[in-house]
Amino acid sequence: MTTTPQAVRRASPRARRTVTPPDPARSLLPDAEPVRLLAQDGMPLPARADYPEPAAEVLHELYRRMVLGRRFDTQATALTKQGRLAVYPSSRGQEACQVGAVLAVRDTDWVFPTYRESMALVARGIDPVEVLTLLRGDWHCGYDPTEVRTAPQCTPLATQCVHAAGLAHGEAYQGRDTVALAFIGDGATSEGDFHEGVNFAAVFKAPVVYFVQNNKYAISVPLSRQTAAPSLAYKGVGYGVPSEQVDGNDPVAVLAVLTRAVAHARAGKGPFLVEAHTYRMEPHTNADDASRYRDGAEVDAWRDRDPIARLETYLRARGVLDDAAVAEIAEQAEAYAADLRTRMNAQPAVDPLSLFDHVYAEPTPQLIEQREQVRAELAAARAEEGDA
Ligand SMILES: Cc1ncc(C[n+]2csc(CCOP(=O)(O)OP(=O)(O)O)c2C)c(N)n1
Ligand SMILES: [Mg+2]
Repeated sequence: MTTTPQAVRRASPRARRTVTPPDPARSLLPDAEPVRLLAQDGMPLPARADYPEPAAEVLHELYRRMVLGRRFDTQATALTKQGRLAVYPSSRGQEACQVGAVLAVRDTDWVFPTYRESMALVARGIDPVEVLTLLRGDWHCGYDPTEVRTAPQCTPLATQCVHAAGLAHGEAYQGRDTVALAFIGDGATSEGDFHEGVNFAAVFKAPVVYFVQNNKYAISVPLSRQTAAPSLAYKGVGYGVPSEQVDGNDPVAVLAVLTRAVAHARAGKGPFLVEAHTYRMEPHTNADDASRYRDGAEVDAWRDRDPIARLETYLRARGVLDDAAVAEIAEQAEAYAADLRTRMNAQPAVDPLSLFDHVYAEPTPQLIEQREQVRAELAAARAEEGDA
């Protein structure tokens, strides 16, 4: 008996399969394009059933907090020039991300910020002076993290990803529906702690939203030198984590996407990864000269995508904002900045020895020795002053 090629194909299970089975990886992938609900000029784009637009009063509040946030940011940069702050990393241009993300979580949820998120913290309602205490060099963290359910701002890149996974897992383990929102920059997604945090959260279905603000730079290193992935959101599939990309300068889209991601985590479905495409308008910090690694035309192109102007145009067109409301919010922002200036100009008396408090629950022998050394130096300096 001869076997024809057709007979071989008929007998082969591969050849018989006509329907492609559902690919579990596909459901985890982000849309190919970032979600966008407002065009660059502030005009609405077609509504999306999967990302319903937040209520008008929520958008009004989003706008108000973005305006206050930007004013806070400008004031903080000015305080570096006056020597009141040691350093300040501005998030100008990232207002939609900073404010949209914190509006998507509850006060009872936990936020894990980086050094970039001072604006997000004031938008969460934390006292701006307490937020800036770390950058003034007075204290490790100016607010009480447990009271405001916000971890200290992390400078070691990506470590907050692990902390967020642990806290979220612990909360779920104890039967609470707390969600942890972890901010992270584009550059920090190359760190091992990002991998460990997202992987742990995925395996244990910890309710964490990992929110990557892709502002295109890690100090001077551009995104092209950071990753070969089609977009940072695509990293989710490797961990079994669903993800989405969003236009990070579209405040309405950021809030809508984050709201859905938070609902996913709260429903016990595990972590969610969101990548926001945005831009850092200012240098990395006041100590950086960004003109050495990027050109002005690039910055100007992003100036045209200003998130505050975009939301204002939209809300005016919808009748949610008018001249009077815009002026009233601008006035609130000025008063907020004036109060911040006055309080930051007060010279708080800080005990240098307090530097050693709260480093460990039980201080190590080295820490005790160092504390004693500083105490002796201070006592000697005081004695010298007394002699003089
Ligand atoms: C583990 C670690 N390595 C290096 C640094 C130095 N460092 C501070 S900020 C930064 C860039 C991070 O860029 P990105 O994650 O994109 O956040 P962005 O500053 O743009 O918000 C680097 C390399 C650090 N703080 N921690
Ligand atoms: Mg960055």
